[in-house]
Amino acid sequence: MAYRRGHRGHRGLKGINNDYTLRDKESQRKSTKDKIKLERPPDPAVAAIEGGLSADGKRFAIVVSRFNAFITERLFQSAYDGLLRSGAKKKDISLVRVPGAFEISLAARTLAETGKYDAIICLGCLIRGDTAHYDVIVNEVTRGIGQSAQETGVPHAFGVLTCDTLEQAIDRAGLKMGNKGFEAALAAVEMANLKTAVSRQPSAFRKSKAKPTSWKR
Ligand code: INI
Repeated sequence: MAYRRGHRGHRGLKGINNDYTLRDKESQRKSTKDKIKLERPPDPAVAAIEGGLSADGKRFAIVVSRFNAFITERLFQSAYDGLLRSGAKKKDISLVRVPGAFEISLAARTLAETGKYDAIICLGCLIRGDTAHYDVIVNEVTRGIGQSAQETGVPHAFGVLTCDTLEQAIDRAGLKMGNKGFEAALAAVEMANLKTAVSRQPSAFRKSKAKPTSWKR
């Protein structure tokens, strides 16, 4: 049967489409429910040690590179904002500027070794060019920051953008993809608190001394 505009059948077609839409939505809802079931935490839930997001009383250093300052200044503004909004005091935040991404790790390490900071936030922007320079620096800054964190025990947040184009960098410095500076600041706060939380855990040794139940005969 051919459907003409204004004919009942035409409305009927619309009705059929709506039924399909409803059924689609229903099956979508079902599959979301299934996914939630599959991905729910183990039961009984395991207590986790986690760092909170309060920066009150914690001290931070932010290392920012000047290369691609158009981007890195935006990362810095957002990281600073993130710290203040988490409760950090202005007097507890130090800002250190370095020429380029390559210099970030040495500055971060020097700051971490002072023992004055609960976390270091590293901000920079690398944009791929036509030469291998980018790859060399990306590897070096990533390794250097990671090594500094592991060897000093001070949390370091990695807010160094590694992009193919300027557009990607802009998207990650406050446009479509959020702001990596803000994310890095929150990661630094969480890791600083996690370190405190872990160090406050009673050790298994002390626990066994307090309750030597297994030694009873
Ligand atoms: N530094 C950056 O921070 N981003 C870049 O994209 C970049 N590129 O592409 O060359 C860059 N180079 C400078 C480098 O980090 C050092 O500052 C320089 O080599 C001096 O040591």
